[in-house]
Amino acid sequence: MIDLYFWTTDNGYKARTAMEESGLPYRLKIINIRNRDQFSPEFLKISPGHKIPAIIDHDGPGGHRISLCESGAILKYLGEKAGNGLYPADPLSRLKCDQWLFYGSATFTTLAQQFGHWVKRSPDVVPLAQKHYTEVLKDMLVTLNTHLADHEYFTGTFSVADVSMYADVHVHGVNDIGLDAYPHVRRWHDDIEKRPAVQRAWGPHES
Ligand SMILES: N[C@@H](CCC(=O)N[C@@H](CS)C(=O)NCC(=O)O)C(=O)O
Repeated sequence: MIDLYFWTTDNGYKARTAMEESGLPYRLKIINIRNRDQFSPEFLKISPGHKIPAIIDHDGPGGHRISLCESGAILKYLGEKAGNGLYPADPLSRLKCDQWLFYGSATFTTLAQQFGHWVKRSPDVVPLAQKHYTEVLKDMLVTLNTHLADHEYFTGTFSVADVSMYADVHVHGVNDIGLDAYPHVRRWHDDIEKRPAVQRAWGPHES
């Protein structure tokens, strides 16, 4: 059994999507970051940087109970554990999966979150920051669109790289920028959105 420490943010949905796609049994543990649950001493033992998502796998490698934070590490762990292609088995495919998985967690989401902060949520309106992060987000969407023009998914078949990228395309690409200028991203997004596991992951949860 895996405990998934979750809140309703892009990174939270990435981990929940990977959990659903893995088919592994799990329980949701709600960490309401608006209420600062992430600073509780118990949670800081699991995620020292006070960030969701995190997991505890009660049956980790060698039967050990392990904890893990960082969405990229969690996605890779769950994909490998599932053994269903969510993280590819072939070493060459793994290289490219890692490339896009890291792009998703280190570059795309990190910068998209800055867009979210400055353009959507900041009480201070800073036009330069709004312009900058809008341009950054559009530039990244061009990067994704160019790759997806001749790739169905980021690495051959559906993988954790797609899971990692989907969250902020869904949140900011669809809702804020719009995907009309990025037709290959639109095709890829709509394909992933239909997946039953994705719909479960982005659906309601017990509070
Ligand atoms: N690099 C981390 C980022 C995680 C992250 O930014 N988590 C946010 C929510 S999306 C969070 O927990 N923020 C609460 C805080 O920083 O106190 C990952 O990919 O998991």
